[in-house]
Amino acid sequence: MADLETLKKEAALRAVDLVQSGMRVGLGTGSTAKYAIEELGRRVQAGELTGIVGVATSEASDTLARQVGLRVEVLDPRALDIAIDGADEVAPNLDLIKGLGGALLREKLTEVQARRLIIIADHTKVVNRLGEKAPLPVEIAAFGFLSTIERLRAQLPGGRLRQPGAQPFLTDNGNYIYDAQLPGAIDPPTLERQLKGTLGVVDTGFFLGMAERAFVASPDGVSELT
Ligand code: ABF
Repeated sequence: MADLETLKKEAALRAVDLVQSGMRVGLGTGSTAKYAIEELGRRVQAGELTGIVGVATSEASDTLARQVGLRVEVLDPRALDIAIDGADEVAPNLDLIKGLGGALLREKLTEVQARRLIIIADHTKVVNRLGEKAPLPVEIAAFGFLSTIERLRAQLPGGRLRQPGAQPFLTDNGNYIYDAQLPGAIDPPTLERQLKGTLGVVDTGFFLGMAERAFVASPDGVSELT
């Protein structure tokens, strides 16, 4: 049976097939998006795609994109033709949880400007409701973070500050992340509004109504959710 890495790559290649010469492309973050960046670089180096400009959603993806020979520019107000990224959870209506990789703010800032957001994932990311498997990452300002966490715990008690070692995880933007456990019955748009209205919250890992389609790879092949 195909391993997860093979499946991630299969999904990524399907998304890269949508990229045409001259496009400005949002480059996602994470182990699935990595395959898309590598394949884009390969096609550019092989001359199969020309005039591609990448806009990276993290320092790590920026570095990788340059390593594989892509031209990378910073995000400016111009639209992107397409963005390709992974996700932590994909609901049947294509609402997403993202941010376990820690890049949610740059991902959202970039992907909201994309005419098409294409999600690539293996089958383990598909859920019936958001929060079923993954926590909801909430990016918070480092200043006053203990107070912000109290405000968040009052709404979502099950969460904790992301802290893999002695220090809290630091995002590319110098912020921290609170990983919130979602209770069973939530309305994502309502919760999103509530969280965004909480002092100290920078953004959440809810990506609602943003994705156009998802390529989901399973041992039976790649299926397309629209
Ligand atoms: C990015 O990378 C994030 O939004 C998400 O948190 C993560 C998924 O990573 P992977 O593809 O490694 O599971 O897409």
